[in-house]
Amino acid sequence: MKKSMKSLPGTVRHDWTLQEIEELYASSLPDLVFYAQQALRAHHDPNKVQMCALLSIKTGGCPENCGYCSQSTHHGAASAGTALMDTEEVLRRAAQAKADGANRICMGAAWREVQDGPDFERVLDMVRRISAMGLETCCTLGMLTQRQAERLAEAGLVSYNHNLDTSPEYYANIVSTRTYEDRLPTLAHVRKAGISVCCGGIIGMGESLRDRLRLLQELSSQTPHPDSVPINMLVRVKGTPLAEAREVDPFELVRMFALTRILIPKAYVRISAGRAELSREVQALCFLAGANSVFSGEKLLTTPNPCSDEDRELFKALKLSAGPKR
Ligand code: SAM
Ligand code: DTB
Ligand code: SF4
Repeated sequence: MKKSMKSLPGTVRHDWTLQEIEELYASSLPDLVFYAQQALRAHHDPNKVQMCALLSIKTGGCPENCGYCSQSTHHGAASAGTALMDTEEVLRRAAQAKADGANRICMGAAWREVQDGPDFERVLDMVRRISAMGLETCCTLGMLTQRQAERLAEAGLVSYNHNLDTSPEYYANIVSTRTYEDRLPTLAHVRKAGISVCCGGIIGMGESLRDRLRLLQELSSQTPHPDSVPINMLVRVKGTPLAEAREVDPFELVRMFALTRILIPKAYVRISAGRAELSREVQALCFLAGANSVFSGEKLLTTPNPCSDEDRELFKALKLSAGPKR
């Protein structure tokens, strides 16, 4: 084993130093992909990819000012946003996603935080009824109190997505209506309620390599590790402050996947936003680098995603199959 890899790939650690992570990042791509494959194979079936459908149950009108997001009211699109989607419509979409091969469905709402009341009750009902269909449920609804996390757990929620998005040092450059520290209590509440944590970030927002590696260090220091880690590549949405951000070099993205797999080896590592802009070959490299989950369906929350036919073709060409990790 090379000097850059100090522990056996696949070892679960919470104490990675920035220097160790930087040294790993500086490895040759073949070395990095080899370590990532070792880490993947220690915990997962390397030929299975989790398919997670995404459904925006409440779109736009968000009071936060996240610089990357199409749903913020701060970026010119002053629309109030849609009302919470009807439960029957959500159930129809969930059934369709299941028929298209999804294992999990993630419901997203453009809320700063969850408010107790009829809308939250309706989300709880959606979680109960989708779980009864045999699909794993995930939600991303903004900040949660301990009690709200417990109620979601009681309803059968498997996972909650709440991202750190970037390094603690860079966070204020991206959002000013909340701080990095404001993200942390929700993660603690979710974990305490026994819901698994889905937590990742975005690359391509003008952050330095150090910021990207600090994000990974922070994610890997969580105890226990997140159960899934979405790596989003910025989708540059017109009208947002980041619309003109520089394009991400695909090799840098591939290295991020390898590093994430090595640092958080048991997690589903998900190719998230921006996948529609990646060639089949770059997606294949991401899988080689240890990614083992994607969002399925032709739309993410508001931006495009490869359609199920394209994914079927890609999986066929790579001989990958949809399914849970074991
Ligand atoms: N409002 C909730 C929140 O912020 O936690 C949940 C929904 S929010 C849209 C979920 C995640 O989507 C964000 O944390 C961010 O990582 C990702 N995201 C949003 N817009 C994006 C974009 N344009 N490009 C890449 N990722 C994006
Ligand atoms: C995550 O990290 N990525 C997903 C999910 N969690 C909710 C959202 C991606 C959104 C991309 C921008 C959009 O479609 O609006
Ligand atoms: Fe609102 Fe979430 Fe978009 Fe931020 S990322 S503006 S909190 S929907």
